[in-house]
Amino acid sequence: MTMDLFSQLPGEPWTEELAPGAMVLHHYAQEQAPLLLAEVTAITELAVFRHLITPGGYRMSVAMSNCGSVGWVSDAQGYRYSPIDPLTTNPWPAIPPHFMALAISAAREAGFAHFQPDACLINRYEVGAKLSLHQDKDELDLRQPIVSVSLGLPAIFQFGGLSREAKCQRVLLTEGDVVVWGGPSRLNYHGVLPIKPGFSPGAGAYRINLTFRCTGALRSYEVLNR
Ligand code: MD6
Ligand code: FE
Repeated sequence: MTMDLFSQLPGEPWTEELAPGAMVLHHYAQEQAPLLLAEVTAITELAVFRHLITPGGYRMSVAMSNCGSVGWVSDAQGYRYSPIDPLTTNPWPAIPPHFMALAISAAREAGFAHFQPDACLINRYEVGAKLSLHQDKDELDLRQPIVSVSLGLPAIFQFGGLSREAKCQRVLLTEGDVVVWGGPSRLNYHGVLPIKPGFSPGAGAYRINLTFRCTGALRSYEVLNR
């Protein structure tokens, strides 16, 4: 038998509960990782990765893109979901069927049976990039969970409580790990510590994270622009 230097045996799946409503499905998407990364490449040829500017004027170290009927954007006007990619003025690329199936089945596995994502934020972390503690609260229906898929380089995920000061747990997320997050911890603070140097067979020197959300934003956008 010949062993490819980079071939990785899939790890045994196991579930870790971080708090009520928040769980890590370890290795859940590991076998799909190459396909997911190929789809990220195709999407980001149409909607390129860019470093958004926070409302406070800082350039984010994480580069972002989106697919779905709306995408998350930030600029001097604030954070929001928009149906249009501001760089191209085109709609965002659609969420690939395979992404949808993965997000829905992971949510179901974690106890959220009716997840219908309309947005997928794609984050690309270079070495040293980080995401400061934040809450995800721009979505209209907070009963819906968020499903987050980690690809490429590993990261240490920080998971806190409902106040910024609450003590944080640290969780190592590796390629194929899926975090499902909702219910009583839907608004918990969380972040990503600076990515350490490394090499990933599929993603090179990057960590890629997909977060699927049900924003309900397209409806309200259409009402506002009627
Ligand atoms: C990341 N994730 O892992 C950033 N938000 O790159 C998030 O900010 C996040 O993983 C809400 C729920 C799950 C997440
Ligand atoms: Fe988040």
